[in-house]
Amino acid sequence: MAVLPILRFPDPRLRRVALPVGAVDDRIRQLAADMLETIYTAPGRGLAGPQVGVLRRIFVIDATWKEGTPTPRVFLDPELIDASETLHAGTEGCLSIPGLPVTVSRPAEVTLRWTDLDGAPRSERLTGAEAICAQHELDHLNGRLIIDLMDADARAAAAPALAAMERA
Ligand code: GNR
Ligand code: NI
Repeated sequence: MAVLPILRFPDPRLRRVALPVGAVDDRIRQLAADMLETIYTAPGRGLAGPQVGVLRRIFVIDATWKEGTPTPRVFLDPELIDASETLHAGTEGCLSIPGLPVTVSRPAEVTLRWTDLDGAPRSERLTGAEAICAQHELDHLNGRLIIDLMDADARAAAAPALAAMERA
């Protein structure tokens, strides 16, 4: 197991569209284990491949470990099958943009299809914090960050902090 270094905005790798994982092998299983160790250390609730410089469609979440009930989950080649009409607005942080909480509105529930670490197809309706974290991570696989989802006022307020990150 290993704790992986996390890329920070404005690293261009965070803007790439990640490629499919394809066949599941021991390398991807090791990567998943390392990514989970990384979120417990960070500490965070999720992590996507591009955040650790792996431009593949893998993410891990554990939306509840901070509340004392760990539920580690690994998603390979995830696809969004359905999203609820009902939206949930909440504050999100991103390990790649530390210190910049953003209010994000997203579908409250989503159905995902993905491949598990045994290479088996899975599909499930996600709710609550898992649904929100999974969408945040799915965005990372498509090069989208929470700063892209800010409203005009939030964007204006965050502009100096983002400019400082771009200079760093
Ligand atoms: O640690 C994280 N917390 C979080 C809070 C609300 C919604 C999404 C997240 S994911 C984030 C870790 C991260 O940057 N994942 O990409
Ligand atoms: Ni993030």
